[in-house]
Amino acid sequence: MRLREPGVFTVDVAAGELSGAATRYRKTFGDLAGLYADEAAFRRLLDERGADAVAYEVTDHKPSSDAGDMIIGVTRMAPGKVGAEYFMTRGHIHAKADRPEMYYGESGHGLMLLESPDGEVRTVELRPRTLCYVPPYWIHRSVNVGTDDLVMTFAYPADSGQDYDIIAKAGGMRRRIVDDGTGGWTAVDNADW
Ligand code: S6P
Ligand code: ZN
Repeated sequence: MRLREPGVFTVDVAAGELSGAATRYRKTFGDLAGLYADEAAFRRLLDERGADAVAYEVTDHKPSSDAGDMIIGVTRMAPGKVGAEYFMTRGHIHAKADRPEMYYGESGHGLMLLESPDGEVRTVELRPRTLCYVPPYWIHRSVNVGTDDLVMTFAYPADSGQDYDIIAKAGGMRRRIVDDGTGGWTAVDNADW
């Protein structure tokens, strides 16, 4: 038996971070080349904001990567679109694919876009106090469909790992989340898939 110290952290909703958490990483727009359908709009975004502007950031507490342990953290994602497509995370399946996850909406209006191994697609709207269960084996990506920062708390087994290649190799996920023309969202087939 390996004992670890209890931890206490504050979800700083306004800052979109887990205060006191040990690790932080940022994804800039420059890191997200190839993610969006409209490449010309993506180049314009890089020109306007700069490749180093932060698209989303994650602060988390990773006590270990042991089976049975847990990682907890916060993702904050800026609002915006590339062409008609809402900002999103890279998305992944867990490297140990039978590991689940939970996401809890703190602020903003988001979606969890989910894809099963047999091609089922689901969208779960994330608003404050919404708890989304991401089942084992489902690819998951969060999308900011609102006009403010999307802030979400998450927790997942510490030995999950992330496999990003599954999406890259497939040409993305099966659906893209785009503006429906009225400022809402709709899921459309991804022509690159
Ligand atoms: C990890 C968990 C989150 C995401 C984060 C960023 O399993 O789902 O911590 O890593 O929301 O998304 P992504 O797809 O770039 O890792
Ligand atoms: Zn995950």
